[in-house]
Amino acid sequence: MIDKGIPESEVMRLLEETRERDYSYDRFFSTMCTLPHPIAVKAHDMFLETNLGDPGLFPGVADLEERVVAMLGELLGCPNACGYVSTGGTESNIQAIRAARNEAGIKDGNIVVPASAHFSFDKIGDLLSLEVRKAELDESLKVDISSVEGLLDEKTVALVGIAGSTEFGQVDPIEDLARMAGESGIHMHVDAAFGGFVLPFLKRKFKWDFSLPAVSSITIDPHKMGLSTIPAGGLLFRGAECLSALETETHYLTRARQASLTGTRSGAAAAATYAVMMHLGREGFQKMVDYCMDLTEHLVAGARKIGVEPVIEPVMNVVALSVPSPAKVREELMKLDWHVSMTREPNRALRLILMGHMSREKIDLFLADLETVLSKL
Ligand code: 0PR
Repeated sequence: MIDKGIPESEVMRLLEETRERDYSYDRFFSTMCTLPHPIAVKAHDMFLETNLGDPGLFPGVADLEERVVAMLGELLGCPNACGYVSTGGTESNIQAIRAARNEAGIKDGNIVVPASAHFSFDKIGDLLSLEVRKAELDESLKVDISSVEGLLDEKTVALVGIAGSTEFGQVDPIEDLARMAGESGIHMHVDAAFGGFVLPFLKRKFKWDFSLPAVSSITIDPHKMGLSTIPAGGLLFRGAECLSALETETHYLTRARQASLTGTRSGAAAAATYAVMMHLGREGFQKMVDYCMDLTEHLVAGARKIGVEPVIEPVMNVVALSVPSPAKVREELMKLDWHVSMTREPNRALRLILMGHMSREKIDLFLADLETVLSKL
């Protein structure tokens, strides 16, 4: 650290210079985050210094967090759900599995996840000393039920299904998984970090949330399709016993027990999530999802015109495009300031997420560049 501080204007100049090196959202096809809604930014600023780690000092924002949990629970078929606003999908997944493990009381257990699961589940295996068993996918990249069946045993503490997979936006057959979990008395967790704010608004209807009695917990992230600020994750449990399974005593704080993973945690993102959900309502999110699905159709139609096919017919606003040498294509696109990502083997492809910050015009420019890049391979 420097000995003597420098004037604010100079610090700001340094920040501005550095900020200019960041790329801008309107060139991003690679991210599941987006520009937060302006009302979320206002709310975030307003609650910047609040700490939900000691909620008795901030009963106002603690109340907002409860209201967010209630709204999310209602959206996902369980108005009485309990949970909290986490830092994102990783924390929510960790905590859901930790609750399941603690409830099962098995320390050397395993979890069964689809091979398409987000890498947070590998972190979970390491953190919680659980074996992570990966079930195979079928040809549409949903988890294969018979593969799951073969992996479950008496040491399985949780079965995971994905409602909106990171790479393909695919939805696992959650109804079948929930039936299996229910029959074996295993905690069923649904990772809807991305899909949670999409599926309720799609024309095509899936059975995947708390309306299935065996679903015990759900991850749903306001900082993805919920248009909130980072870090806003959502963790919901059907029953309060799961939350109790996470609690530790916090002797000297304003509340005697704490279920969250982090101690000090910002109330800003909870307030931002509350603000955007109240301001948009179902109607606003419906419009957003309709817009993103229109972009998805536009991209796929345009890709087909230049001879590029999607790996699967997109279910939501996540598209994997089959191209030769995807890593090379991605690199060339990056030189043109287009940011796309990639799916992993054995289905390597370009991965694009059509978020609200994208537009038809930008997609057309992107496709023209993609065509040029492909022609030079
Ligand atoms: N579950 C699913 C299904 C996810 O897609 C993700 C993240 C997570 C859990 C973990 O969520 P957090 O990152 O909030 O902990 N999916 C995105 C991904 O890995 C996250 C992301 C967002 C990555 C923006 C890059 C980026 O620019 O692609």
